[in-house]
Amino acid sequence: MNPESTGSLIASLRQAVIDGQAAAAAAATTRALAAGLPPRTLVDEALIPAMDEAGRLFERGEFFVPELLVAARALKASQAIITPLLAGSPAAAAGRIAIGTVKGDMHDIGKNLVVALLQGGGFEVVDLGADVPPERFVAAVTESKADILGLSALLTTTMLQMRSTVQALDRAGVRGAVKVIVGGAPVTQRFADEIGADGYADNAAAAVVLARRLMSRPA
Ligand code: B1M
Repeated sequence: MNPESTGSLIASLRQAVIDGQAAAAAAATTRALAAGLPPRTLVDEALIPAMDEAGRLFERGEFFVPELLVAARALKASQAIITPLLAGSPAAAAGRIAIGTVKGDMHDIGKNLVVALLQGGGFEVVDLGADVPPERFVAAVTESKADILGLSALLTTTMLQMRSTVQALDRAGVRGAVKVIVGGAPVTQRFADEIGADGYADNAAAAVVLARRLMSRPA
């Protein structure tokens, strides 16, 4: 037997995602997990760097939207195998979180990662998907009685929907009943403060830490 090294397993997965090869990405994921690599290592060292590289190639004009789409599809093939391993099954929920990507924004890979780690961290998660208008966030908060509302945005244009969502919560009279957390590549702590969010996290693991902190503080 000639076991693949950790480095080459990670490199195969990263390359399969960049190349948009969904079947190869799934196979590389299975091989890496079978070799004992932790799921979080695959996310941090293969999947996120692969999408960063796809983004760089897009910026340089070497990738276009179709290439980004197939890379995203390949990443999701891997994510489908990894996500159940990240999610735990705790006896008592740490809290309930409704979460989605804001209106006009289709990017859901990062949001899905946040969902997986929140579930792994013991939270009950109501995943509203992508392209979620403010009124749907308001309805979800009311219906699910969520403790926390999570908003994700990847575009400088759509991040403005976060402000609209906070305003919609205000108008509906439910802003005081829920903590709002925001994240996504263009979002900053400063922007979170400006729109009156309760917290900002720059990655999925930090979102879990933030959610735990907010749950330990009464509304
Ligand atoms: Co888009 N795209 N895209 N894209 N895309 C970016 C974001 C971009 C930076 C690429 C670039 O130019 N370099 C650029 C945005 C520029 C800007 O606004 N500043 C861009 C653009 C321009 C576009 C289009 C407009 C392109 C076009 O059509 N001409 C278009 C817009 C479509 C739309 O949404 N209306 C578009 C489309 C797409 C695809 C559909 C092809 C695809 C998305 C597929 C999908 O998600 N299902 C796509 C992709 C894949 C990207 C890049 C390459 C990768 C994004 C990603 O998944 N990253 C991206 C470039 C890049 O980011 N390097 C790019 C990996 C992911 C794990 O990271 O999402 O940042 P991220 O999530 C992190 C943190 O941000 C954080 O935790 C996550 C994990 O650690 N986080 C949170 C995220 N949400 C959080 C919420 C929280 C807390 C933390 O609390 C609630």
